[in-house]
Amino acid sequence: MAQERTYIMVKPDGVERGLVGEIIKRFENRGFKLLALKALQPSRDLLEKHYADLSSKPFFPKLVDYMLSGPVVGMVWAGKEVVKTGRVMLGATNPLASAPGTIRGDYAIDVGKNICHGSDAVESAEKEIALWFPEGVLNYERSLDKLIY
Ligand code: 3AN
Repeated sequence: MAQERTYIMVKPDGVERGLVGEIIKRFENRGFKLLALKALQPSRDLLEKHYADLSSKPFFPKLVDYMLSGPVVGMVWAGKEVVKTGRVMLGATNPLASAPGTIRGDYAIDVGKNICHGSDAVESAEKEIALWFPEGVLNYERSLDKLIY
């Protein structure tokens, strides 16, 4: 059975602050399965496609410039309700509204530098996975899944 997938990205501030391992650890500890992982310097074109829905927002140019400021780490995680659960693990968009225990609630204070991205719906997750991993991602079974599901 195909499992739900989500696209999680550590943004430039998260990479620079050394939070990549912490974010991976949280998704691994929760029981989600890693299907793809890469560090890259995204192009303006890629970012404008990724954030196309926000292109009319006043903060859009600043958002794209910030995302261009350094490398990001993109990942694909799979598992039961991983899209919604991933968003809960990230915390609210504005870190000041994020609960302690969430990634943003534990590590961020500014909405413009909120450490990580997580897809907001199953459909957008699949679009983002195709955009960031045009080469494709893994698909494999884990014996561990017997213990989790
Ligand atoms: P999320 O990342 O939680 O899905 P979106 O999709 O509304 O939130 O916003 C995408 C990104 O745009 C956020 N992660 C944040 O970096 C930036 N952003 C959102 N709202 C603002 C804002 N009011 N001012 C500056 N940047 C913002």
